[in-house]
Amino acid sequence: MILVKLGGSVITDKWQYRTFRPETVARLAQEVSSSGEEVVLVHGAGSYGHVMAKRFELQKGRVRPGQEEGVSKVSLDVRELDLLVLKELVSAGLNAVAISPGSCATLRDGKLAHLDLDRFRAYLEIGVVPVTYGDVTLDVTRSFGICSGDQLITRLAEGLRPKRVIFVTDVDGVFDRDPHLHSDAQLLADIDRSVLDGLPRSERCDDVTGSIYAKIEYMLALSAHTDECTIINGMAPGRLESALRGASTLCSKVRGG
Ligand code: IP8
Repeated sequence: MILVKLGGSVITDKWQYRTFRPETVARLAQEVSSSGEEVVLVHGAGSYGHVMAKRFELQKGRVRPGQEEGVSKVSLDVRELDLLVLKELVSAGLNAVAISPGSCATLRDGKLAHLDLDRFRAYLEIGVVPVTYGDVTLDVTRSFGICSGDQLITRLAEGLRPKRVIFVTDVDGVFDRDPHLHSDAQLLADIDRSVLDGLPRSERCDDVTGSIYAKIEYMLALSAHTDECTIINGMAPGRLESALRGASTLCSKVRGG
């Protein structure tokens, strides 16, 4: 089984509230389907989650009155995004079902405390593709919080031991500087703890779930539970299918160790 995270920057336009990318998602769904591989899919929230989560400060938990409106809004928005993703997956011939973290995951102090992994196992056993996503969930100490796709995929890797984990982003992998801001940024073929420690920490961050550095921390943690963890560019046609088939493709590889 292969775990795939479709990043929010690929499936949505991150700068425009609730802007889906139907053609990109349709192509990626077709690539998953054509690969014939057994997968579990996780997707990010993109502009369906981060914009409102930030406005209502949901990542901090309950800190002020009025946040309940944000809990409801973000829950609704990410469900609508998930439905759009699911429709493309089903149109591509995949038998996909949604597993909403809001109903089967709980946080403690902002960290994932419980996820019903048996639900994922049971769907895999009957040949159905489980699809989950970054969501707003209950938090036993903070009332509510944001459960990111990276928290989910890390727990799924620990529990399901995939042969491969693929992060699909809108750039070729991890760079020594933000490639959206620096045209001479260099792609880093191999990422380990020492590479992460050497990266500059001053880049912008608009995600409530943290910068690329926070994401790499999750990748380093989950790479202990899989043979290979790669970051690829989902905007480049064919890369996801190559990565799923285990063929060599432009990417960054994460090595925990
Ligand atoms: O896009 C964030 O998940 P991510 C979830 O995987 C929300 O970081 C609701 C902002």
